[in-house]
Amino acid sequence: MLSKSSYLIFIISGVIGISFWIGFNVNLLPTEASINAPIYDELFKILFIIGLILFIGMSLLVVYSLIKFRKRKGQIGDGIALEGNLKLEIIWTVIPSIIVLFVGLYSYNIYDRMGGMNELNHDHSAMGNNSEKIWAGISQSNNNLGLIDTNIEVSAMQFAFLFNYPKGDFISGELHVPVNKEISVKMESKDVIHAFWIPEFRIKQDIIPGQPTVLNFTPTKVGKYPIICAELCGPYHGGMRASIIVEEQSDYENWFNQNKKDELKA
Ligand SMILES: [Cu+2]
Repeated sequence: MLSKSSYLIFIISGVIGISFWIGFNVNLLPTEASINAPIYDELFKILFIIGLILFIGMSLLVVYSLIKFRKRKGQIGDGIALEGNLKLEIIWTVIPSIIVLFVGLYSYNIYDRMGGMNELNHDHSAMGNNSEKIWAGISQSNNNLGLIDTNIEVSAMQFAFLFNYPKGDFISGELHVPVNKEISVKMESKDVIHAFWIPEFRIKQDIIPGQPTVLNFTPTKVGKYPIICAELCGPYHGGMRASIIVEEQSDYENWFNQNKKDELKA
């Protein structure tokens, strides 16, 4: 016969093992279509595994308690009153604290790797090389895949997105971008707060009236993906969608040349 603690260790390792297996084999997210996506998905996987461990562990505990502490035949009352369990209280304080701290630090690391933090670049060489960083918004300006090649302005209004290509002097209802190039879009709202969300790129940025925001991203997969407004902006918010079309450089150039103002055509 195994001892009680061996059973416990066996069950806990089982729960952790199953959670890791599900976390690494069940993919709940849409396709990864930008260089942000794999970084973001790393964090999602870890959070998903932690959630699974808690969910499966709790469910087993509830089922166990239902059976173990059920009312027996002839039983009267609730049994002996219990008051406090120091060991248990320490465990349920320490474990969540460690998890929360870990998730916080890890999220910061992911955000930093997605380009969300900027070096504070005032030259304090005399003060040593502590690299202070400040919040900056997702930008990824330090990747080497390609230079910022397009100059696109996104206007958001109730209830549509419009994409202005100043270089070609035209406005499009669809956002066309070349693949594997860093794209920089300047976003402005005409009325209320909207949010520019591309699930396949794992990016989302608020669009705020009177305060233009810049969002940089690098698509890695040719295809058509939805752009969704992710900020409740009015009665037709649910219908505020557009598409982003990621295409090969030559296809993008063809599309651009077909659409640009005649005066600009060589
Ligand atoms: Cu909106």
